[in-house]
Amino acid sequence: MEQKLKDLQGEALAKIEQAEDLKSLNDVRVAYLGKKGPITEVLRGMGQLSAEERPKMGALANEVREVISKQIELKSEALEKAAVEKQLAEETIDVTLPGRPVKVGNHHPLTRIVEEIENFFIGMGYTIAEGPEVEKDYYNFEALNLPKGHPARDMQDSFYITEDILLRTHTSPVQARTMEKHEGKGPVKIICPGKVYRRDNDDATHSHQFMQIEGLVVDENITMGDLKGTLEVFAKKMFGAERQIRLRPSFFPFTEPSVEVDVSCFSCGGEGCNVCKKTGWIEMLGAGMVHPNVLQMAGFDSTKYTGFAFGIGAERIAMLKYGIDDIRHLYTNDTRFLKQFSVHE
Ligand code: 2U9
Repeated sequence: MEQKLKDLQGEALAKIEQAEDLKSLNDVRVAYLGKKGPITEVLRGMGQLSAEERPKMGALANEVREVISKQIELKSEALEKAAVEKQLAEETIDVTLPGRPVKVGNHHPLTRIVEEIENFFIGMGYTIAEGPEVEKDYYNFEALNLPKGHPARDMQDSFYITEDILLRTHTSPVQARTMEKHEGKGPVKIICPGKVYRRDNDDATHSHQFMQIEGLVVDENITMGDLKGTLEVFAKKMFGAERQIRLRPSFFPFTEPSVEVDVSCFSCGGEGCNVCKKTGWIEMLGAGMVHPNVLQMAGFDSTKYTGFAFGIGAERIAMLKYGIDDIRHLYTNDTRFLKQFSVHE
């Protein structure tokens, strides 16, 4: 029996030595020290030994168990250490390698224009006002001097939701609502950026949904001179310090008098070129003095208060400034187009 135990110890130690990983080492442990292992088996046969031999064999069997256990423990530590070292060696990071460039997105060209315009007017003391895109007929038309049946309603073919509710055709209802909230007291000095909707067939210069930025100033003693001065500074900010503006008479139901505002051509300086169709001038926006009816309807005394308003088509400004030849580029999200407006290289 003594020899058998020594042989088992030798066998087990050899297998521990050969184990290449923690799993095979555990297999050895189970095989030799487990309940069904050979050592337990030997111990079971101790009943046949003499009373003298029994304690000796018991001690020897325990010693063999301990030697094997200890050796498994040592081997296990060695294997774990080797595994960690192998992993560390494999995961070595070369900190001198150049980093992979991080892809950075950029603002949409229209967003850039809208923010540039907003910042300009905020700098001039305006605040931004917003309102619903699904609007009441009253605020979209009636309050702007466009009563039902007014021929100018045809100018803006609209998306009606019910008889009295539509997608706003301009951001002017935001101004009408803001004026109403002021309860007849000035000053009002706001710009209203936002999406507007018209029943147009989309082509290179028309989109059924586009972005407007309208402005409104109402106070005592506001004159056409204030409007002209404001828009001149605006034109210089957007298209260059050399620019000039000119006002041409026009008609809008909500302003009287109404004007179209042109900016001198930023491409030829006014000499005449393809950009300005040889005229030296480029149409920039529409504007005018707020119609007395509009002031009255919003609760302002039109004998005391006057105001000016203007409407800017953001797409038009973006197309002019960035040389974009088709408005649809601003809405089809082709990344080859959009990437050109990245400020990063
Ligand atoms: C109130 C009073 C007056 C807003 C105005 C224009 C002139 C104008 C166009 C520019 C290009 C629309 O996007 S566009 O097609 N707009 O020409 N808009 S005056 O006048 C207002 C607005 C609100 C209460």
